[in-house]
This record gives sequence, C-alpha cells and structure tokens, in this order.
Amino acid sequence: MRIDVVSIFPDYLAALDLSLVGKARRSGLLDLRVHDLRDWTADRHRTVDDTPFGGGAGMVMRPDVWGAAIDSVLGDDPEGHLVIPTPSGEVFTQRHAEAFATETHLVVACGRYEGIDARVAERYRAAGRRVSELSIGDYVLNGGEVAALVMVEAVGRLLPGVVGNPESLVEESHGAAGLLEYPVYTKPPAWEGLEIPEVLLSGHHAKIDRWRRDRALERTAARRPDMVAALDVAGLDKHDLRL
Ligand code: 6GU
Repeated sequence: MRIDVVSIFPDYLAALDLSLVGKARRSGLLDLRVHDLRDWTADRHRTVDDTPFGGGAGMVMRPDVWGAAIDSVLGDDPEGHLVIPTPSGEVFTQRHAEAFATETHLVVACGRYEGIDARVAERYRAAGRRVSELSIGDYVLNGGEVAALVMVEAVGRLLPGVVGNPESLVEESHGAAGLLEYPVYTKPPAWEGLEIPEVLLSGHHAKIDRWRRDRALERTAARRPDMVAALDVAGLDKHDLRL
C-alpha cells in the first residue's frame, strides 16, 4: 500500500520511521512518502495561505497550492483516495481504518490554520475521486499532522504481515465484538499487595473466557455507554451480565 502525506511540517511525520510502521516501511509493506506542501508554491515567500473571504479570524490554505500538490502525488492513479483530516469531518473509527487497509493508495492532505479552501474537496469529488474528510475526535488540534499520524498507524498495523501475530488483532478494543477490551495482567502474580484475579491461574479456559467477557461488558457499560447502546443484541448470550 502507498500513502502520501502532504504537510507544511513534514518533520511532524518523522515518528512514522519508528516502531511497527517504520518496520513496515523498511520491509516494503508500506510505501509511505512525506512531502512538504511548500514544494508546490510558486512565489518567493512560498505562501500557502491567505485571509478568509467573508472576513473573520485566521488564515485559510490556498486551493491552487493544494491542487498542484494533490495532482502531483495522486498522478493518474484512479485508485488514489484523498483523505483530509479536519475537526469538521466525520469521526475516524476502526471501521475506517479497516476499509483503508484494503486500499492501494491514500493521499493525506494536512491542513493548518482555519483549514483548506473548501473547493479542494469539492474539485476532487467532482472529478470522481474518493474524498474523506475525517476528524479524530471532539477536540481541536492545530493542524492535521497528528491526525495523519493516528490514521497511518491505525491503518498500517492492519496491513497483512505488519503485526507479527495476527491473533493480537482479533480480540481488541473497538474490534468486531463492539466492546472495550478486558483488563490484562502479567508477572508478578502479587505486586504492591495486589493479586491478579484467581480465575486467570485456574487453567480453565471456558471460565477464563467467561470472566474476560464479563469484565469487557462491565468496563464498556461504565466507560462507553454509547457503545453499549449500539451493541447488536443478537451478539449477546444468556450469560452476559445484565447491562
Ligand atoms: Cl483531523 N484536525 C484538527 N485540526 N483538529 C482536530 C482533528 C483534525 N480531529 C480532531 N481535532
């Protein structure tokens, strides 16, 4: 899979050389290219923004500069999907990550200031491109770079061969079960006067599975009532805790 990230702060994306995503790049599973938006400016000051039509505070990123950058990195690849991180987008979830991981080419356009001129998304949609405007949550960041880091990591770890043991992708929070993950423990079995739940030492796998599912349900009910409300009742069994 290829991902191009365009930003006025390409150094922000340096963290993508590290850890699992860095390894995926070096092994060729992920062709990640980071670009400086200012490479597509035409003036001496390498201007990327201007004042908003209609007035108001802040600056808006120019569509001509973005258009040149996006045309250049999309090339004539008809599969190229334009992703625009923005706090006004729909919320990026594990479902988006799963869908993106099946694609061949993403272009992530990181805006700053008050955002990118709205005609950019409009133009690529009109040209028949897929365009996704996505937020990573209900808070305000200074630009799309941190959101791009989040999205590339969430997608990158789902690419076949990136996570060493694919089993670890199965039972996780925000997975298909629609529940948060149960609490986990390792050695030592007693620490600071705290002991691990005895059932985990029992070797009784059915009991351990039941205990983990109860804790996942309990935790999800306490922390994410919105996820409980969205649970598919058909997926619950008669032993599941009353929520
Ligand atoms: Cl994608 N961008 C910015 N600037 N702020 C955000 C965001 C994105 N998602 C949540 N807050």
